[in-house]
Amino acid sequence: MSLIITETQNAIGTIVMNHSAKRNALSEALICEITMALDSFREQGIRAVVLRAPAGTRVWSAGHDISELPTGGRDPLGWSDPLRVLIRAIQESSAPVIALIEGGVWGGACEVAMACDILVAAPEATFAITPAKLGVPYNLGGLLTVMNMIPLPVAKEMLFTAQPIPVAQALNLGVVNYVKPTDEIDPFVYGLAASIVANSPLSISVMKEELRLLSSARSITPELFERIQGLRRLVYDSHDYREGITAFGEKRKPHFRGT
Ligand code: LCV
Repeated sequence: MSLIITETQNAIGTIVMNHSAKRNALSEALICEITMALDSFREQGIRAVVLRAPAGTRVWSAGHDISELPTGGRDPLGWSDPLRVLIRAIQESSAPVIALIEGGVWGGACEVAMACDILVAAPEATFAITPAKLGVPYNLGGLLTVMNMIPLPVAKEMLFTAQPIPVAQALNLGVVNYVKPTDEIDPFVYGLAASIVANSPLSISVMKEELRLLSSARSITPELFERIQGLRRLVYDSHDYREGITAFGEKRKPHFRGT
């Protein structure tokens, strides 16, 4: 059974993440369907994309599929991790992607939402960045996405507490473009998409790529990169990383010990 629903109309493509039994956890299978839909939209000449969950959902996405995180001394968020593949596919989509957000956005799903070009959320939406809850070492791409969207003190609070922030705060921070009541959000989002479709797709896609390249333009030395990777390795080789994942599977609180 398909984990997403896709629709196309008036050069606007919609992807509905539709695996509510697992709260749209970003499994490899779900991500593969989304990236295939984006490829297919490109071939069809779609000029704006809406990424959403079913109307009225309580959870937009529960983030990385925790059951798929590696347990044995391997970087859980490496280059070919499905979540990274999805982030790149959204960032590299020539058609702007609008995130229509209802419900909770957890962990890696925050990064997916923040990788979208425009975010429109319902009043009940919340955003939590959760690696510390699981004992996961966030990677450089993930931190850069966060740093490009959120002022450092708030980013630190979100990363260190792993607590959700309400949509009003996300709006104040400029992470979310608009907050709209649930009965207005669909027409509003499709109105935005229509105004994108009315403009030059070449101009838009080139500006999108320029902005992507500029916002990721930071140089680090090989030594610094090795140091960061070494620090991250300490985390994914630790007892706490295994404990975070095991505790989630066993539906209990983790007992972290800092080793
Ligand atoms: C697999 C799940 C998940 C899930 N994976 O429903 O950015 S990082 O570093 O944090 C990165 C590694 C990451 O993104 O990690 C994931 C971060 N996500 C979270 O911490 C949220 C985990 N989920 C939850 O806290 C709850 O599921 C929420 C609050 C989202 C919804 O609660 P609710 O009571 O509505 P359940 O917890 O009962 O979940 C329903 C089913 O979905 C599975 C969960 O195991 C359960 O499966 P079973 O019915 O088979 O028991 N599920 C939920 N989230 N991220 N599986």
